Amino acid sequence: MERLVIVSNRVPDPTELQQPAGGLAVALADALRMEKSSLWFGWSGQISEQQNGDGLHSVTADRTTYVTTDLTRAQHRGYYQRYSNGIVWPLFHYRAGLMDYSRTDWEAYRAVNRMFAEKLMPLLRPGDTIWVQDYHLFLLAQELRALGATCPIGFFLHIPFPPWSLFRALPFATDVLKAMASYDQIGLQTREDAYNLNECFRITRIEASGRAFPIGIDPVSFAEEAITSAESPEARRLQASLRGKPLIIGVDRLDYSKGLEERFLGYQQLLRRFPEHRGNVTYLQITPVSRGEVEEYRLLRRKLDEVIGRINGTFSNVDWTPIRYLTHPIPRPLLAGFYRLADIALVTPLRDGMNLVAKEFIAAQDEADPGVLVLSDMAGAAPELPEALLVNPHDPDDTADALHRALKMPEDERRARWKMLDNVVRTTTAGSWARDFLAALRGQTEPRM
Ligand code: GDG
Repeated sequence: MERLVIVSNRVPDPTELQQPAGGLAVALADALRMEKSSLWFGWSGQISEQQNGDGLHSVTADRTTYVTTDLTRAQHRGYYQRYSNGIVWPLFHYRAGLMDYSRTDWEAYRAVNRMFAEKLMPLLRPGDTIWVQDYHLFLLAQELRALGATCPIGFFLHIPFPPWSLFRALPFATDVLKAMASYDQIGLQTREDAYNLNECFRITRIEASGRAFPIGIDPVSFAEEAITSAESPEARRLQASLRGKPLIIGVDRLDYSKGLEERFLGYQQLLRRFPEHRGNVTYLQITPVSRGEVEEYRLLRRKLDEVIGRINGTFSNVDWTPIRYLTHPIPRPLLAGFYRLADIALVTPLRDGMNLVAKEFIAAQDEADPGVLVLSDMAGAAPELPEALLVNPHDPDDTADALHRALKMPEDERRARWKMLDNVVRTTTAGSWARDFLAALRGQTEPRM
């Protein structure tokens, strides 16, 4: 029987899948609904030094079996914190200067990819298709093939892929490319990412290629959630506190790729250069803390506290605070309602694979009175969403100009722009993304003997 096997670094708790907090989990939950039977394999999120038996935990819900393994403290540090998040993440977001490399991290990364393959191999059966997710597992197909796996194996990269001139700064860059060639299908977010990867293959003379499969959301259910939740007591409290003045919203994991400091400076420029908006607009930034154990993220948090403190200190008065800043996650339905109440979404990453917040904001709008999306030109979503107000996120004055324009935009222009954006969000969805990728993977691979 056909079965889909998903492998990702973290496996969501099936009880949370109804309301997952991240883009990857939402999109894949949709993919799983289309399958007759599936297995989801990866890290449990737990650290333990000793494992009994095969060390696997297993739970089944809704035709999907979730099988997880713990990591040891050393594996977690070397494979996850250091190689994946301390080396690949910054480099692939074009921040080579933030890479912090040591040879032992690469060894830990290889060892955990091998350990995943060894634990997954006995669970595989004829008819399986494996779909591996993201930069933690570049080497998995190569390891599985070495153990004799013959089924189709695909890979999707959720983050950008940098050009060769940057990629080559990755220690063991060519080994990573060679390992990627063991996948039968490689998916990337944008054509630019696919171009960059294919150039790397060409330059190193490795026979392989990748293609763009832009990821999306489930716009119908998200819009329904937004309509219901905009009427909830919490959303009404937010609305009442605005006293009829416009709301700008930002929603991002706390991460240096999201361009938060530059964005706050852009908002500061709006208040400086266009004094009419002082006291007449509110900016709500929701930024759940992530990767708090990594030094770079702790420093970023302190920096943002400082910048926000300075802006609020300079411009606040007794009954108005320019930036409201939340660092705890809020429930997904409420987030949908907040997007619907907002007049502007400020989405200005310095680099982003896609950025689902931009698509969620569009899906949540009221078609009679939609808000305006201010979007970084550097987000993977930008080529798909050209009717947004596109900005260079490094230039605070560009952001300030776009905010001013959005605050002044006539209703008919807002509606016309939103209509075109909404069409895209409703066409390229999480479901179509998974369907297209799996059709390409299953369609193009001959069974290996
Ligand atoms: C990676 C790539 C790519 C955020 N705060 C809260 C909350 N969120 C949700 C958002 C959205 C998700 O988290 C974030 O997705 P993004 O796409 O914006 O960014 P990453 O987490 O960096 O995701 C990215 C994505 O993978 C998918 O391929 O688009 O480029 O970096 O869904 O709504 N959710 C809740 N509370 C919050 O406070 N419930």
